[in-house]
Amino acid sequence: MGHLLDGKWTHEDKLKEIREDGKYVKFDAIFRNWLSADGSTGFKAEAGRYHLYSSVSCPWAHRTELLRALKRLDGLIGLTTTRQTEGGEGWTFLEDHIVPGTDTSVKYLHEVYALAAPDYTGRVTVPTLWDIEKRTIVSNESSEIIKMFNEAFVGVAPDSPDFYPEALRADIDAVNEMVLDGINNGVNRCGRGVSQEAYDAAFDNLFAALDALEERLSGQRYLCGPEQTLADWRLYPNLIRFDSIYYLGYKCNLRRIEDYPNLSAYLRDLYQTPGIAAVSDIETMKAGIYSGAGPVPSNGIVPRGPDLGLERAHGRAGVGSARLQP
Ligand SMILES: N[C@@H](CCC(=O)N[C@@H](CS)C(=O)NCC(=O)O)C(=O)O
Repeated sequence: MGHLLDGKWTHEDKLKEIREDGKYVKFDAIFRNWLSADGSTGFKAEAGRYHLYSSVSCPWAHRTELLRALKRLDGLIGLTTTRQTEGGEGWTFLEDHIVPGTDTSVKYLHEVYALAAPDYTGRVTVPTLWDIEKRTIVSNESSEIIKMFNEAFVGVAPDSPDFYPEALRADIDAVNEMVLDGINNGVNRCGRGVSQEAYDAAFDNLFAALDALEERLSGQRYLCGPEQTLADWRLYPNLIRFDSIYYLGYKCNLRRIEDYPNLSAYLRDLYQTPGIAAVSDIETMKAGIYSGAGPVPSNGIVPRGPDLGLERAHGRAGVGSARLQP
């Protein structure tokens, strides 16, 4: 895939994510500004001021659509969906798109990046959060966008739970770190690395992480206790894709999530959270991965199965409570 070089799109991939030893390593995001409730960071959380570029076919971007729904920001932050096309110039719009706050019509997300930084060199990624007032990009780092969505719109958005409460931060951060290495990055290292050694190591690490989470979820409903936190929503995009995308396309085939009793019920519990099914279209995720423009070698045919049965009862409401099971 190409990228921007001094503000111009290049099809040549000079920013390679595959290292010499065949290991896949992600580049750091470049735009790292922060939204705040009082505007002290230069980006005040206000209704109608920000616009999210995303695609549920990207697990990192998926996180931001989940938090936008959970924090009831749908009416406050606009959303434009993008997709990849074969031979295209990265993320493209389904129809001609006028960048909010400008009268510029664009076809590709890289044109939005060039508006924000005319000499930008780097990858053009989703999610991207655009500031309509300042006509610039606030952030293209999902882990930070979801934190901002969680905390900055208090008092502006309708009431919603706090997914990063002070008292749990150390535990949430520790779980996030393990999940980031073992699973969020782990699936990509399995699917996109190019050496057997790198794949083998990532594979072992991935299933060790899933085994540890299976154990953790035997005693509590969510990863950090009885309530959902950011840790759950950073894991969910990978869990929901696992059996239909990673198991097959990324060669993560020691076990399916369906084979883990706790993880599979937990996945259904998260999926059945109000507002989540509407931003969890597995067919869009599969199409993005298996289309010719996707990240894994494919003849473009999208596999039909498996039937995930995500509406089945999850039975996790009482997990971890002192109540005796009948
Ligand atoms: N660190 C970023 C990573 C986002 C990312 O890698 N997005 C992928 C899609 S899954 C992308 O847009 N890739 C395009 C490219 O690298 O050129 C985040 O978490 O927000």
